[in-house]
Amino acid sequence: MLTDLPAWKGLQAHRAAWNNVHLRDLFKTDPKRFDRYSPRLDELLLDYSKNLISDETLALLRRLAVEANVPAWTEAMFKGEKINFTENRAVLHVALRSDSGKPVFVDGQNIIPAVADVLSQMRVFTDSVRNGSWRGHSGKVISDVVSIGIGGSDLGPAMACRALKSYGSKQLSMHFVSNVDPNHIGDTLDDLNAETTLFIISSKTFTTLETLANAKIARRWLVEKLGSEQAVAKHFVAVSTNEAAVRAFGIDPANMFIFWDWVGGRYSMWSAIGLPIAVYIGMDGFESMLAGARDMDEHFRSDPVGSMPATLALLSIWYQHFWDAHSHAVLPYDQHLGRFPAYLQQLCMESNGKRVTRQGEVVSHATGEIVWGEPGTNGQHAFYQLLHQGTRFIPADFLLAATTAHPYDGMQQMLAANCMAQSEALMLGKTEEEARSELKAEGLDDDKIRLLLPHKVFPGNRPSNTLLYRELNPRTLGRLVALYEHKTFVQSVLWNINAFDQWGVELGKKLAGTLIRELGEGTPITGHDASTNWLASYCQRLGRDKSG
Ligand code: G6Q
Repeated sequence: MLTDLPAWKGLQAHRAAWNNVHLRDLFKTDPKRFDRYSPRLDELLLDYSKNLISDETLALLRRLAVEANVPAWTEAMFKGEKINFTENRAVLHVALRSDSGKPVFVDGQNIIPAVADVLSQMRVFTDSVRNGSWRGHSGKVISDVVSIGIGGSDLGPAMACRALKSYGSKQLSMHFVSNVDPNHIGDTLDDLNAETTLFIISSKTFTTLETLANAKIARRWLVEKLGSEQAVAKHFVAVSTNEAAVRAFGIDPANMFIFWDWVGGRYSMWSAIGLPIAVYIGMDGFESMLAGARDMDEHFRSDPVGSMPATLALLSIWYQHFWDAHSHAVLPYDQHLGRFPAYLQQLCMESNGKRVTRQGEVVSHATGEIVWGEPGTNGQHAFYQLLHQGTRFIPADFLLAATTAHPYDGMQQMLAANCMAQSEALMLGKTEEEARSELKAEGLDDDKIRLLLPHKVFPGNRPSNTLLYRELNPRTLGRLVALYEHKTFVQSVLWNINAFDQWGVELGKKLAGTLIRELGEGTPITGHDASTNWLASYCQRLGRDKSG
């Protein structure tokens, strides 16, 4: 167990040494602090110097990772061992972006040629949509692409298409429909011309309720608008592992892009699930994104306990278990990363929101940090108050691009300055003395100063990481996503949990199935607890009253 490891005991003893330490003093007394804690991968810089750590802390954390067998688990993942043992699956999203030419075997079969085949198929298809040779049923060029999927079959492409807007086709508008809320598909279809719309239906299983419901509506809409079943062939493609279900839905398997059970949903944007990204930014851009992820894979594999992802994971372990942190804020100072926190929520919380160890025992410690965030500077005018002066201890990651595609009037510098000022403020805080002098300088009398002083103090000493990169291009995005993937993996190894299954989503799905049937039948609903019976019945009644 994690808490029995010698390094854990060492960390427990070491923690006491931090009780009266302030980061502002560490920076004052150690001019080399930044140099030691700011690795780079090419131009991507990770500054983790504003953390409550010393060399000794890091040494203990890294020893903990060794004692928890992070290096061996890392190799097991890269080599295709079935580390997702509850689903009897290998975990090989890394193979989707490997170009070493080295074979990787799953059940005795080298998977690398199949990966290359699908990439070639994606290139032919995306080129034809982008250069206008792929035409709709009535001969018109495609102007709008609607991706229909949910969870792992939606969040990656949706996040990446927004992130890479500067690299996207000016001729194509991308739309993402995921929710079973009819407004999502309805609002999207309302604005589209069927003749020039292409639907990409993405579902690993091709059985997912939301995706199939939305795809059915889209199909019906298209056939009605174009007046022919034949139109489906030119307006629908599918990404799935389930050919039979794709065929049954009425999509020609020639228009199907496959992937494999060794690609987890939330790790699948590197597979054909990334088709919307590839259509939007082109296949060269997509391959550049894969190359970025590969950079991070190689970096991580070469040093599974000292690399950037491992460091971020170990810092999170340090804060969650020794500083009582419950959540982690992700604060991109990059509007294009607007969906990045949501993407990371799935990656981190679905992967590590587990309560039993690999051996099936209930864990004796917390797992799975709560990830949340919003782009800066919007967040500054909303929830940062709590980060600066609230009672919670919330470590944060700042993400910042040095350049922008829109260099208006120094705005990028304003953005960058705000980003750096926030991590500086969180770290430095403002002492009572500093606050008092400021109030005095403003000419306030003693009574007023006494009243305001406690409210003007910032404790500081609040840790953060900053990821700084030149521009958010496909390669940078690939690096960033893979960084967090491997961070999540290292956390899971330390917690001794399986990061690659998601049984926790099953129960709600099953209960929804029953309620869908009951709501559809319109008969009195009595078979649940009183709350659920009432909610369902009242909802039926309100719905009837409206339609009546
Ligand atoms: C991700 C999860 C989940 C999954 C969706 C969609 O890791 O497994 O978010 O991606 O439930 O599933 P399908 O791709 O099978 O439709």
